[in-house]
Amino acid sequence: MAATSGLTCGVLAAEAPLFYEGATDRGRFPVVHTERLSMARRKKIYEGKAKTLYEGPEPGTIVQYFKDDATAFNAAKHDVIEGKGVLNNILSEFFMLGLGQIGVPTHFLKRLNMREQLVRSCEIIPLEIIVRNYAAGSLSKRLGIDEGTQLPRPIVEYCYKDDALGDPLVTEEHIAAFGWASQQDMDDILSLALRVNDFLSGVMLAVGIRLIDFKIEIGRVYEGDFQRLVVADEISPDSCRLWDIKTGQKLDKDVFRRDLGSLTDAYSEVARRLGVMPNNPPAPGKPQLVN
Ligand code: AIR
Ligand code: ASP
Repeated sequence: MAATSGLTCGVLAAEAPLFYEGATDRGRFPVVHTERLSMARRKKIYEGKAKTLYEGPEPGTIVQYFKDDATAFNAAKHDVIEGKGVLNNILSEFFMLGLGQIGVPTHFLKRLNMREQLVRSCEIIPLEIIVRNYAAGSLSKRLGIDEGTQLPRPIVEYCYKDDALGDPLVTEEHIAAFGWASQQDMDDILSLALRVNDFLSGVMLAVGIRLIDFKIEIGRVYEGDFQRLVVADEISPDSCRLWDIKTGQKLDKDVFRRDLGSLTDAYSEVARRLGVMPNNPPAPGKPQLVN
């Protein structure tokens, strides 16, 4: 998503640690009644390139709406790709739930419908955390390493989330000096990033897909006087590089970035292999019912 000066999730209610049915802490807090979430009553908090955030039904919650917009190269390239939002919503739910099941905290609470999910409000740390297993994209360009070269170990990189600057690569020195995250945060972020990498690599390997690299965003959730970090934003083929192990076929946003064919075909293939393809797959030209 676009930069938001560290406040993507906006209105954080420190007093409201809410969990809902379907979340990892199931049963601790009231169930959300989705019928209360009519679009008309919702207040838009923020509109990014691929998602829009609305105020949730309870303090401390946000409704994350997945748009069909695809952008690349800092939005220099833009298109609307029917069905992309539905696929990313379902895939992100799948990955976030899986992470929750292995004890990695995420902002995800519940999917509300084909395009929306309820998430915990959090304060986004203004960093893109990138983990790479194989060289590709900007790393290949920067260091002259052929795409697809296996890296000696996973490499973690940080970019400062600022669209106007093109999300520049930064070091831990910058992060500490400018106070974007504390040393404790950085230790936690690294550990979260590597756990996400292990989880996603394994899940994808099981369905014949190689996880080349991915980007996550991390949010702070306040619980009384304490804060903890959670995986936020989304995890989807928009934010990962996914290559078919046998053929090397790209099944991620590079299909759009590099004009390699149908993006929805690629994302549908990922969803199909993971067994989460929606019953009524998004078809071009078919209107999507929202709410
Ligand atoms: N990414 C980075 N910014 C936005 C996104 N989605 C993801 C890319 C890729 C990884 O981060 O989708 O999976 C590394 O991107 P790059 O361009 O630095 O090689
Ligand atoms: N989503 C970002 C953009 O619009 C970066 C990318 O995914 O290429 O430029």
